[in-house]
Amino acid sequence: MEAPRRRLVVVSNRVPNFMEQEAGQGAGARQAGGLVSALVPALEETGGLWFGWSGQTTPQRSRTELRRWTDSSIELCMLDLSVEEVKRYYFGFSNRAIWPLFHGFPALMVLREEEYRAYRRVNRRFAEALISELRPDDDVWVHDYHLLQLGVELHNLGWEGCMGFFLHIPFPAPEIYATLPWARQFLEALLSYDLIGFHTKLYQKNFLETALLELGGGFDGTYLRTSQGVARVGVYPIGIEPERFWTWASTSEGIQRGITLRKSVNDRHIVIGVDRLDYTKGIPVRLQAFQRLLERFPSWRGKVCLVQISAPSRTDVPEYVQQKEQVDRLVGNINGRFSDHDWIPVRYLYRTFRQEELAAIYRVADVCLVTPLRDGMNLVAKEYIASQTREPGVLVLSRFCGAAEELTEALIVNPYDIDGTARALKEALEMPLRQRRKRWEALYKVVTTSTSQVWRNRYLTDLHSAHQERELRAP
Ligand code: GDG
Repeated sequence: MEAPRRRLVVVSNRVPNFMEQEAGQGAGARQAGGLVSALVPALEETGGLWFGWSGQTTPQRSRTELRRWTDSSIELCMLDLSVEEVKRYYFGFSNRAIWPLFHGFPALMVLREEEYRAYRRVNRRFAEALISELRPDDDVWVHDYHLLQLGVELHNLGWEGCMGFFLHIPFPAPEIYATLPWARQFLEALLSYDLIGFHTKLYQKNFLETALLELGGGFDGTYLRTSQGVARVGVYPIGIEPERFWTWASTSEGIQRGITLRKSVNDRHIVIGVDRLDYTKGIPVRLQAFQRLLERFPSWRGKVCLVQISAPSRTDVPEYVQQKEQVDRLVGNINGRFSDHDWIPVRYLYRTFRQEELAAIYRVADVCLVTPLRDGMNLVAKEYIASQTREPGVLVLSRFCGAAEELTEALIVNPYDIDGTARALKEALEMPLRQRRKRWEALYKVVTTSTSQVWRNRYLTDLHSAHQERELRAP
């Protein structure tokens, strides 16, 4: 008889919005970002639980009932947070302290002790609510920077089962990380996980250097051993499900959508940008690079359109409000300065699209411009490559995103170098088909080899062995 498979328990700040989609608020197939599409198949395979904040708030902090939703294989279990908790833990400490710091912008970090305390408290509340849902054989997989301290809290409540952590954002260089007043507490907390995963070798290196400086000890290539604890540390670049994007791009509906977009720009060249509206994504430098292209290479005026899709994000955080104002201004300036009676250079769409729609748009874009100042991975780059079902376009990629470690055949740029990016954009627009094909084939190979399935299977295999070895080593 086959051994019963272990249940996977995914924990993240938010759970997927299946309920809303079921209620008809999300159109069509499951509306998904990268994390959801990477993990849902695993949960469907083994049966599993996804635990997180419901997105609902209560006026006061209270022990409300957990919310539940289930289908044949996935169970969602959700916790409400109080208005104050959301303000301090989520919008405050997570998004105004950890997010800028880990992306290498310490000057944008807003440090408030009460927000740090709220962060700890919410991590504890997550642990208290989660522990009663767990079975001893579960694999608990905690995701991202909102829950760095969940492991230690679960541990304090007596959880001894398998427990891993994956960081979706970068880990900064040691001297940047050191600006966090609670630097040591976070490192110690991370050591309670069996496995700590990063997207790239650089983030792993930054973390190890930081931990060894701060806590002492050693790393043997697999395990980090310090006086505060032992954890396995590894690199697991997240991927996508490339065949889904290929299929979406090739359906007659997808093709029609692409034709409509192309017609709407009178068959001009299309450059695409797709990001959450976040200051890490380098949208202003991208617009400036596009403007520089029009300034320095006037033959491209009237012949190319930048379609910039910016999904609204964290609209309650002041830095995001400022970023939006800056982007609005730049788009207005470029369009005011260069537009003609039959040509508008920048088409700016401040809204979200479903991934099916994105695939169709990627397909007809001659260039995809991905210019983050810093980005953990960036899945848009991989999705663009997977959607090139016709003559392939060109990916222009910032060297400061995790994807650049794998997608080396893209045109790699330094996004701070506006002239350099403008030149790369020109090169991309003028690249002969043979060269485009050659680059794309190499990139497609990476995208179809390093998929989301490979990512989660490699991670979960290493998590099991890390946990088993921990059990074996235990006195
Ligand atoms: C974080 C890290 C890391 C769907 N509609 C829209 C949209 N989507 C999907 C995209 C893509 C995902 O959302 C966005 O993923 P990214 O990787 O580009 O960026 P983050 O949201 O910042 O994700 C990042 C990721 O976690 C996974 O580990 O790669 O570095 O920051 O799958 O298809 N995306 C946008 N607009 C839409 O309308 N921008």
